[in-house]
Amino acid sequence: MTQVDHSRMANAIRGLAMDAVEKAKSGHPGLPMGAADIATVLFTQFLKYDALAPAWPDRDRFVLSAGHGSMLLYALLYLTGNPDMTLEQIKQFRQLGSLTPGHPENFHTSGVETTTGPLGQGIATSVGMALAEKMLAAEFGKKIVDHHTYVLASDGDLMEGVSQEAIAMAGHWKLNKLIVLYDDNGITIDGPLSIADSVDQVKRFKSAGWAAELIDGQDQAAIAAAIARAQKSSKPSLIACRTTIGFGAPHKAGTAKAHGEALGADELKAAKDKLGISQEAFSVPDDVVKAWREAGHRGAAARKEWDARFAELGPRKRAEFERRLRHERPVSLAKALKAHKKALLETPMTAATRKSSEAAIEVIAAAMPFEFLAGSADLTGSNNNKAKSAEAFSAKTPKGRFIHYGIREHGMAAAMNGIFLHGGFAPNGATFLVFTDYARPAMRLAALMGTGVVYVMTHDSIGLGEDGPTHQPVEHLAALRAIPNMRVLRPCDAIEVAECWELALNRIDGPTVLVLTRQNLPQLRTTAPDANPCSHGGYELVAAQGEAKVSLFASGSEVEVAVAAQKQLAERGISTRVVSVPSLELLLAQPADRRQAIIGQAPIKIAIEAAVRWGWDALIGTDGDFIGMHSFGASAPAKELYKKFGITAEAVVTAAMKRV
Ligand SMILES: Cc1ncc(C[n+]2csc(CCOP(=O)(O)OP(=O)(O)O)c2C)c(N)n1
Repeated sequence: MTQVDHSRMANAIRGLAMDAVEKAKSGHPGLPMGAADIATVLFTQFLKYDALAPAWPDRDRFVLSAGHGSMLLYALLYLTGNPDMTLEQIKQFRQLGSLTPGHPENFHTSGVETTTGPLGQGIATSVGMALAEKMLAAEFGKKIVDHHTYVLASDGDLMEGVSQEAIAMAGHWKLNKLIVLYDDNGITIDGPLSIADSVDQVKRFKSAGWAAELIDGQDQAAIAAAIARAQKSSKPSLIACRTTIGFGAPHKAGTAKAHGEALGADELKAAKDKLGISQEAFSVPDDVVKAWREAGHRGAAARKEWDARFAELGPRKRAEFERRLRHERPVSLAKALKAHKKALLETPMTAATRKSSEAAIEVIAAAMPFEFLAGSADLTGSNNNKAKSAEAFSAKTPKGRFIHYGIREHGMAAAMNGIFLHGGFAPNGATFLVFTDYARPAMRLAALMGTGVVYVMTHDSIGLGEDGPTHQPVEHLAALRAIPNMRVLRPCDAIEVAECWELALNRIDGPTVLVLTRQNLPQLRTTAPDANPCSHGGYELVAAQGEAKVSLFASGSEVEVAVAAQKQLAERGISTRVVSVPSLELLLAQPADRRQAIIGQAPIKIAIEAAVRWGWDALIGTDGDFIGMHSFGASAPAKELYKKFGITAEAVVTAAMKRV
């Protein structure tokens, strides 16, 4: 091993961070400079990784929760020898197309485990990673799955509410291989942390069931000793590392001025002099680079040993492990769902879609019992997403495949991202649709990162009835549809539910919201072709007699309304068709000819959905009729609410007749 003073190795990170931010004229030098010692200790002595194989399954995960300090991570990737992260990329920090965007993006840069930037998300996501590790280890054994999840979190991460949900879960589940290094520098953008916060983080974490201690985060020996203690703990660990933001900058260190802007030429020069590093931009001494590269390849032996152990597994188990990590579904899934649909055609099911979803889940969980990982934010009996066979997961039952997330919708959604990114599981999490508001930041990140998670969102409209307007979503469908790469599926009956589950589970490059009812719905479908009709977002459910004068478009529970209206219109001699639209955005995204064929030529277009109109104009035009919600709902039985808000077949008929 090349012997290089570790402070010189840390200074290499500082120098690169200062130079990159200076060149970009934007970015955050303070965190990388302050946390460089923590990162150096972690990456040279503890983190199990091989820079040449950033996706090796049994690597330790490192999550830079404070994503604004991205230059810390980029410097580490470059120094340790990640093949993609060249010095040129560091020089292109924050520029279009570079591998060094403002905040780390896992879908863009290899070696980045998860996208961070929105504070609190990284630490919450890491809980899902550590959870997945524990579950997968219980299933495949410690010889195959045995790694830590390390997090570097900032004041901002710990102030965000989601961090409380996350640490409570991690403590409760005793995720002892989760180690959070807290960059405890007491500075945020507005100034000293003390202007807005006086929480004792060590006590806070301890009360959530963590091991927690405070150390000098600029003392490499102290950092190493603390990480070694944390590795032995039976609890997750917080190491509060007291650091100085912008360490080394003579005037700006320890102040908010070091947080988020270039140091400026004079301060940069003075900082380099003070730290004893070359004034030449982006230059790192050869011996320091060499020492870092050796650190980057430290894990190569461990990886080879893992390869050998993996090769000893039977071929079936190996194939299963690899399939699971690829997020590929077992062949048995399609067969099982096909049989389920056939059974439904023979014995139609009149039920709430949350109940027909439960029936589909029984079939799915039987086909993929170890990877189908459901959970609910304390609404298990209402969301109906627990398979009968699924045991509850707990610290003592890591093979359990149902997670009681508690009343922590945001923490649940963030953990699901971590579970998916870790690999090995198809997570779905449930609550009421209205409470996607509480999970939205993590759902948005899921869409950005392209995690194939599934949200089971029940009680999807005024149809939930008596709980009233606080619980009745009206704007949520539109809001979720507005998120790029989010897929919203609102099935109308038991067959569509099965089809939508199939689409959701096979979607591994983005999240899916399954939107389900509390109230009963009839089974409208009489066929279940292999080519999943829901896959185009919409399809003609009821054809018109002759040339259609009216097209009725509806999703979920309102397809029943459309079908009833179609009959009444037909009786009046108005030829009408019904298009079921389980996914408006998927339909709108179809190639023009297919989209046009589904939308059809009928001059009168009416959309029906118990929600606000936003989005539907793209389908029916601004002059189309919309039967739906224009306000919040109210507390009453569902049937009365549909009448009160005018979402009825009669209202549809009246609207159509006005136009004929
Ligand atoms: C959810 C969220 N809110 C606000 C921001 C904007 N922001 C970026 S860093 C930061 C706080 C900086 O303080 P700290 O977390 O202590 O980081 P440090 O100053 O130590 O770099 C804020 C408010 C953000 N990135 N995410």
